[in-house]
Amino acid sequence: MRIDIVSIFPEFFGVLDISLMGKARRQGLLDVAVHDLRDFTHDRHRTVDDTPYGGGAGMVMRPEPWGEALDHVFGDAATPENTTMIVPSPAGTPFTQAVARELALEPHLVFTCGRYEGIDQRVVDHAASRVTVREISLGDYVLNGGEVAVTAMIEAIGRLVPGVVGNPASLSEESHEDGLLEYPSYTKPATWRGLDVPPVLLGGNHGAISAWRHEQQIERTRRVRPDLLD
Ligand code: 6GU
Repeated sequence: MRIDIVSIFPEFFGVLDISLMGKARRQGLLDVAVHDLRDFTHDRHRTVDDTPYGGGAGMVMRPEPWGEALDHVFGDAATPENTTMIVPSPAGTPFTQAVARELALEPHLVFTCGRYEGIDQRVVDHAASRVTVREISLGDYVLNGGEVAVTAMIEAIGRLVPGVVGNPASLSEESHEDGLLEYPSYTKPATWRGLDVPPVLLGGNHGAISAWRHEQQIERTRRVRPDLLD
């Protein structure tokens, strides 16, 4: 999978060199390129923002550098079928495991990290005439810019790309894959600070273990996230 990120803070994405994402990149499973939006400006101050038409607080990102940056990352061959642009925004549709699964099937994702009050809307409208555009939110709270949100999305999507997670079974048994939260996990020792591992897990009865884990998933989901059971 090819991933392009456009941001005024390219150094932010150093975290993608670490751990599972770093390994996937070195193995060639994820081809990630980070682009500095300011490289697509032409004035001495490398200006990327300006005051909003109509007034109001904050600054809006100007369309020209974004247009040039997206021309560069889309190339000549981009179509709505082969390229998806993701615009991180608290005004977007919710990012879920189902969305991550859909995006993990795409050959080329482009992430546009806005700062200030956002990007001139024409950038998004123009891009939508060339590629598939999705405005996506991480949740109902506000971040200063798209960088943290994009890092989270790339980790959630990247680990679903075949080969990135070594043991595919660990993907099917985790929270949200079956609409429920995960069951609690235990390892050795069997007793620690007076607390015992649930005896069913020590018995080797795989039917009983599966039933107990499913019960735990339902109990935990009812207690913590009853909205998921509706
Ligand atoms: Cl995707 N971006 C920003 N800036 N804030 C957010 C968000 C995204 N999701 C939740 N808050």
